Amino acid sequence: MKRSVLLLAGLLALFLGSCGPAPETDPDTPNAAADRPNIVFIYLDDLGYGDVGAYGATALATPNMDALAEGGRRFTNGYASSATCTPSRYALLTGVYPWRNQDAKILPGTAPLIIDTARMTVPRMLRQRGYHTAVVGKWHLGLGRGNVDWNGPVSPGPNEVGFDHSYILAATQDRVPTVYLENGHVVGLDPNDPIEVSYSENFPGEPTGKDNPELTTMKWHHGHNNSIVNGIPRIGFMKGGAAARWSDVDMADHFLAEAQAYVRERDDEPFFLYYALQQPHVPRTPHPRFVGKSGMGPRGDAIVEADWAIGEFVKTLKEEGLLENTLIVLSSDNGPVLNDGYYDQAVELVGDHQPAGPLRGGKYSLYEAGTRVPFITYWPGRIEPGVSDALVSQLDLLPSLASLVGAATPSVDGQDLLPTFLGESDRGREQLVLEATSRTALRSGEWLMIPPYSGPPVQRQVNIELGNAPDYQLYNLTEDIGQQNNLAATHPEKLKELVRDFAKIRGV
Ligand code: NG6
Ligand code: CA
Repeated sequence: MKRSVLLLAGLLALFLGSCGPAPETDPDTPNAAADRPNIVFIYLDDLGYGDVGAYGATALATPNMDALAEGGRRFTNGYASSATCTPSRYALLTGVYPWRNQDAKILPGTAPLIIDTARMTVPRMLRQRGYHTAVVGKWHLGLGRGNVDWNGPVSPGPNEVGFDHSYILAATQDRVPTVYLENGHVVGLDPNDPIEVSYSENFPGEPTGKDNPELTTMKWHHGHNNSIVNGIPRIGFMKGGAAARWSDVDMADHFLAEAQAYVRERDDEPFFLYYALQQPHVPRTPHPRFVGKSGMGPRGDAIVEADWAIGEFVKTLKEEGLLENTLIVLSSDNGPVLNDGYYDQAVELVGDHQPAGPLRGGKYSLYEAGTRVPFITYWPGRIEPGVSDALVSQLDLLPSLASLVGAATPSVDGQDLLPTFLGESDRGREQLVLEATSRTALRSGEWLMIPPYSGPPVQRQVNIELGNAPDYQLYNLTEDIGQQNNLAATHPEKLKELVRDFAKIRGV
């Protein structure tokens, strides 16, 4: 019945030419103009622009990420939407600038879901086009509506914003609760040992990193001195759930196995998998077989481990005969940081390696290294290998993928840059607002303008320049990728133009 109505509507549309509204798409009716490849986002946590061989790293071997870059499109001007995790992930899934949502800030493990369950998201859009959708890995977009009881169904969460299947860690590896959730249920929970979580006070008698350093195997540098799990002091307090607690050193293997199992179980319908790895975010806990592999301590070893997992995952796609029909997008949620709160020798052992490559700043920063990240699209046989300097943002994935699969264009901040992502064009966006811990800046063509901000120029604990200065900053990124020459005083017209455009977009 539905089909015949659609057929009639289609015929009618043919007669009417392009005047009438397009008939609603039916996921079962292939749209002749559309492709429906499998789509995978491989998303790393705190991986820097310079952390990948294909982006210039020489001291660190990342052969599997390099293979994707060399066999696909490697973007040199690809951006995360923010210099921290939650806002970037919000924008990745919704196509909306994170500064439009006041809640899109680094969230505690108890925060409610920050994506409106009615909102269009990448998985929801693809589901409407007949995809099966899944997330495996780090979530960090909040769960529930506040006051989550971790011993019952935890909802709303990924399954309420478009994912058919979810296997996640709630927030970050350094935040409680240190358990996995599968489709809203804590995995392996013993009902006789319920989980309690608090971000305001400890549970009586429970040891903490602050009071019981003798129980820790990893030492905290700043923050990270609450509950101790597996010898690692965390952010937040947690009690119970002993059987459900994850093993940190097995986390990469665990998520990989989940991602592989998901892919192996697929039938004929196309799938979307958001594979969100936890590396190289703190605490860096590579499996023992990767320890010492990079010569850079746990941070480098965690990147080597992540690269291995990506290689194994791609191998699985190949073995399943899926690789030729799968579009892979690889990127990171924000730029690099060495000391992010634990003594793990990241600073001491980094040597000549430059996690940010030639860029200034790092995680938390409005300078380029905060948001410009590795960004690769790969689809063998479809995307011609090459390098693109086009300005692209993770915001652009939702509308571009909508265009790929023949869905209606969502009204969001992202732009449809499908030909660019597929390597058929080098046209990028003209402008992009960058965000870092609630501050914003404007990239326009080759120019970058940072308005005055009163905060400290450097975040001392992590030793990263934040981009704050009492005056406007203006950089020409083609000539000065390292942002060393502030041209605000010598290019007043250009500055005026960017300040005006910035105010228009920001609505201030
Ligand atoms: C910060 C943490 C940092 C990291 C970050 C979130 C402290 C002192 N620092 O507050 O270690 O967890 O939040 O990182 O607690 S992100 O990549 O998920 O945004
Ligand atoms: Ca991150």
